[in-house]
Amino acid sequence: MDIKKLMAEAIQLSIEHKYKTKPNPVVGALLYASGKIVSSGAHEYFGGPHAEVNCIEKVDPDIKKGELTLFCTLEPCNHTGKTPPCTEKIISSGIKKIVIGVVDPNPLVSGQGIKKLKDAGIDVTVGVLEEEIKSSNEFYFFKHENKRPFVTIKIAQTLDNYAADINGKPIKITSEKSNQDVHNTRALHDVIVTGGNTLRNDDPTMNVRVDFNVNQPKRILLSSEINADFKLNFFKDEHFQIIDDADLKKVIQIIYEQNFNSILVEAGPKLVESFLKDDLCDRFISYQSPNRLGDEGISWSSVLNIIEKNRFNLTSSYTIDRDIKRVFRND
Ligand code: AOF
Ligand code: ZN
Repeated sequence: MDIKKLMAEAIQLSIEHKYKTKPNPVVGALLYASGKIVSSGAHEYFGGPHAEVNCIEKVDPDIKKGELTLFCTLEPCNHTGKTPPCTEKIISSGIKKIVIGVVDPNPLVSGQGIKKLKDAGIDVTVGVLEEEIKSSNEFYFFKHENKRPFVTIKIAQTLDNYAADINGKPIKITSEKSNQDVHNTRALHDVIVTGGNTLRNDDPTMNVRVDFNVNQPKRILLSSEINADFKLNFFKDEHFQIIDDADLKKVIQIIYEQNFNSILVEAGPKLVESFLKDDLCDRFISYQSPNRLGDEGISWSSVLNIIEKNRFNLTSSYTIDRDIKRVFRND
């Protein structure tokens, strides 16, 4: 039995659902007996049944339970959340052997699922392809380890570093393909944060428009509610929240308390600069078009100075059509 290969299969099952499970982790499970995989399952959507349950329920009842080995990427839960504890399902199914990829960092689970399974006499192995599982759940592990969500800032700029025209009105900066890439990036996040100026100037919807199923991120406006014009596109559906607090650390804490793992900031230079000055940015993504505004405009230049001066490292740089996408990490 090649346990790494089987765990890699379980990871593969899990990541198919990465746009729908968040802010829950992606989890995959499979059952192995007599040299082959006899059942598989995944956590498919937020609030839905867990991977182990989906996997166990599909297995042929004629297979002898004592022969089964259960592989799961994440430690099975031992608490009642939106669904009953997976440990109980595993124990009552008669499975005697289980291989777990990584311990669940969620304090409601962490170690307790493993203990419960061991106490029930199940042979438990822990720690297979841990790094792969952590990286496929990067924001989930980050949130639990740092007690706050992961923050990404995204900007778009012309070759001469402008974000908007001199009156703050939006200009077409990047190509359609880059815009689609932004939607894919939004789709991976739990929360999109923006400011009142962006809302007034651009009237953006700030939702995810892609041709696959996603769990739409919550859109958060940082503003005093009194100024909000509810006719704007941002308020078209109920996935929004307004936070009226100038202290960005508190804003992040409020978002953390709602159990979100990741925040994407899409805002104007002022708000972006505040996040950077307060050292509240883990990743900075810039899309740069090859075109110049050529005129006076509103610039990102002081923001870009902060990126260069602080501890940000360029981690990737590639072209999308004629634009350049650069990703910096604050390590
Ligand atoms: C598992 N298997 O497939 C997943 C687990 O609200 P609930 O009931 O969906 O519980 C969510 C928590 O359960 C989540 O934060 C994480 O700790 C664990 N996720 N556990 O045994 C799974 N998705
Ligand atoms: Zn569970």
